[in-house]
Amino acid sequence: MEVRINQGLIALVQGDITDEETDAIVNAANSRLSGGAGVDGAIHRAGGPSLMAECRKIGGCPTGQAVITTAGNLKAKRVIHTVGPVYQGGTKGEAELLRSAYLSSLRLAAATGLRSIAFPAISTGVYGYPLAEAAGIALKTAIDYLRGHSDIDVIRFVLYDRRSYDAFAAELEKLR
Ligand code: AR6
Repeated sequence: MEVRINQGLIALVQGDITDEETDAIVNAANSRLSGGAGVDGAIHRAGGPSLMAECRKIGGCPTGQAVITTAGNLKAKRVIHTVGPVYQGGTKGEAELLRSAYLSSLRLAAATGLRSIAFPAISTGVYGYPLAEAAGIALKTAIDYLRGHSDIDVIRFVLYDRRSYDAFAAELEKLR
């Protein structure tokens, strides 16, 4: 599914983000940048050890912010590591932190001259964020960004399973 916003494009695909050829792919990391399960594990495995060496040098990343490394063996040019919130019922500022994780990643990509970016469904795995809510926040942040900026051409959401794809597609229908 694709939606055009001004000069930009939002695309939803089902797949593995480590196969993406966008300028940047985004990792759903933890605040120590120490690697882990889920998409974080997959990106470090596919990228190779240089990613972890750079993450160690950077040292960490607060929740809602983003840092950038090279992409090792991946097809993307760079990896942006962002940290989504752990869902704790929705009353601990999770929505704003999740929005901030997406927005910080988009800003960092643009500031680095990267014009296409692929996101996973941040916080919806190990961190337990309810899928429909998280999808709404992700897509609204992307749409608002493309409405206000022309420095990113393509924002892809790479959803690993059908359930995530369907949740994002339903939210995008509502927001378009
Ligand atoms: N490509 C795209 N999406 C994927 C892939 C992949 N290769 N693998 C998993 N997903 P999660 P979080 C999906 O748990 O909730 C790590 O241990 C997955 O199905 O990876 O932000 C970190 O170190 C789900 O839909 O990230 C942190 O400690 C989505 O990616 C913690 O998990 C996010 O699930 C971060 O948790």
